Amino acid sequence: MKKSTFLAMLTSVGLFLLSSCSQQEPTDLTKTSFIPQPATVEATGEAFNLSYATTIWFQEGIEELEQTAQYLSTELNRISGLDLKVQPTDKAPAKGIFLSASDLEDLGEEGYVLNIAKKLIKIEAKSAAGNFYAIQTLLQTLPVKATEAASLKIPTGTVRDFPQYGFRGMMLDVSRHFFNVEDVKRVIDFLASYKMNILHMHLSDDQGWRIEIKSWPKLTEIGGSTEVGGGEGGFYTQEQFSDIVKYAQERNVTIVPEIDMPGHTNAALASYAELNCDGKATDLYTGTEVGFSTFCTDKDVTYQFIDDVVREISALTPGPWFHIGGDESLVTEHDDYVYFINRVQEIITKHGKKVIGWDEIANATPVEGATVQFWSNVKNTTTGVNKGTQVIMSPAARAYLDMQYDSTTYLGLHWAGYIEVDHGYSWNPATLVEGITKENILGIEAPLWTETVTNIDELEYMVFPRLAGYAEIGWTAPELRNWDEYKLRLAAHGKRFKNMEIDFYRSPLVPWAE
Ligand code: TNX
Repeated sequence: MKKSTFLAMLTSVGLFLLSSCSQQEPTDLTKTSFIPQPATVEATGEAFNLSYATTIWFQEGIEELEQTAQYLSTELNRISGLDLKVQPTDKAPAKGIFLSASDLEDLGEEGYVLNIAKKLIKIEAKSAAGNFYAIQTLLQTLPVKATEAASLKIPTGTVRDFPQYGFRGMMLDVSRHFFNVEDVKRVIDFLASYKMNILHMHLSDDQGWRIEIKSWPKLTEIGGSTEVGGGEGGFYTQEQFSDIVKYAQERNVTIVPEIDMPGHTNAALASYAELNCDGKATDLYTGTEVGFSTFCTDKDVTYQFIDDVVREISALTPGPWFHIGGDESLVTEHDDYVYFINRVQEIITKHGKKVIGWDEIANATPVEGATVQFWSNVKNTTTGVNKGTQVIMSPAARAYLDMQYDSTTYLGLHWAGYIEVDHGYSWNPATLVEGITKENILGIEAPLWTETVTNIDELEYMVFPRLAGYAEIGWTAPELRNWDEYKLRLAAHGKRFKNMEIDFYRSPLVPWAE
C-alpha cells in the first residue's frame, strides 16, 4: 500500500470517528435510562454544556438549598473534576444551574420540575428534598465518571416528577453481621442515588447489640462482642451513630432505628442477668436459629431498661419513627406479648416517636399513628389495617434482599422462595394483598438480613441490582412500569454499577451493555 493511500485511509477513519462521536452527543433527554422512571420526560433536542464556567446558584436565604447545592457541586466534582462555584441569588440567573423553592402544589412534598435549557438548568421544587431528587435525575444524564469532554453535555428538556409513596426504604441488619460506619455510608449513597429516603437499621438481635447505650454499657461490651459465626462483631458509639444520622440527613435519608423485642433479644439477655425471668444471664449466641429468646415481660426492670434505651436512641435520631420489632416471639405467651407490646408502645409515644413493628404487633392494640410492616402474615396485616394502622410493604417473597436469586446463588436464604430480578420488580404494593390498598400503605421497604452476608462485597451482590427495582416500585406509577422496558434501563445502569465498583449480580435476564 502507498503511504498516501494509507494516510487517506487514516484520515477518513478519523473523520468517521469524529462524526460518529458528535452523533453520539446526547441531545435526546427521553433516551436517558432513568431509574426510577420519572412521571414525564420531554426532550427539546439540544445540549447544555457543563464546564468550569458553570455556576451553581441557589435561591438566597434558604439554608437547606445551599446544602443541596454544595452536594451537587461535590458530586459534579467527583464525576468530572470540575470545581464549580456555589452562589446565592435573589433572582433567576440567565445561565448556570439554579436551585429554587416554589409552591408546586400538584407535585406534592417531594416532587420537582427539572428544566434543562441550552444555557440554564433550572430546578423548582417545594422542598430541598425535591431539589435533591431533581439533582439525582440530572446526575443520571451524566456518566458516573467522565473520561471525555463530550460526556459533559446534558440533553435538554423537561422532567416533571413526584413519588407514589413517601416511605421508600431499605433495611440493613447490622446485628447478625456488623457493618461499620463507612459501609453504612456507602449504602446511604446507594439509596440517595435511587431517590430512596429511609434506612431502617436493625440494631439488635440474638447475635449482637450494635449501639452504645450509656446507661447500660454492658450491652455493647458483652452483647456487641460477637456475631453469626463467632466473628468479633462490633458496635457504633453514639458519636459514630450521630455521624451516620447526619450523613443520611444530608442525603435526604431518614434513619429508622430498630430494637427488636421481646424476642430476638439474646444479646441483651447475655449482657444483663436481671432482664431474664430466672435472673441468670444467657450465653452469647452465634448461630442462626430464630425465636428462642424473650425479655421477662412481668419485671419492672425490663421497662426501665427499655425506657432508657428508647430515650437515648430517640435523642440521636431526628426522624419520627422508632421500630420495636415484635417478630417471631415464639417463647413469649400470647397474653404476655400483648401486654408487653402495649406497654412498649406507651414508652415510644412518651419519647415523642411513632411506632413501627413487624406485622405480629397488630395482635396487640396499636397506638394512634402506628405502622405494621408486612413481611409474611396477611392476617396480621389486615388485622392491623382494621385497627387503623398504616402498612409498610416488605413481602418476604418479593422484597427480601437476603433471598437467593436462584438455586445457584452462593449467598442468602430461600425460605420465602427465590427472587430473580424480574420477580422482585414485577409487583404492585397496592394490589399484592387483598384488603390492603394504596391508602393503607405508607410505602415499601426491602430488608437485607445478614445471617449469610458478612461484608460489603457480599452485601452489594445481594442488594444489586434488585435495589434499583424496589426504588422504582416506590417512586414510579404502576402504569409506567413494565419489566421488558425496565430491563433495558437496568442494563444501562450496569455500567454505572461497574464504575461505582459495585459487586452486582449479573442476572442472565438483563441484557447488560458491556
Ligand atoms: C425472618 S423477617 C426474620 C429474621 C430473619 C429473616 C431471614 C422477620 C421479621 N424476621 O429474623 O433474619 O427471616 O430471612
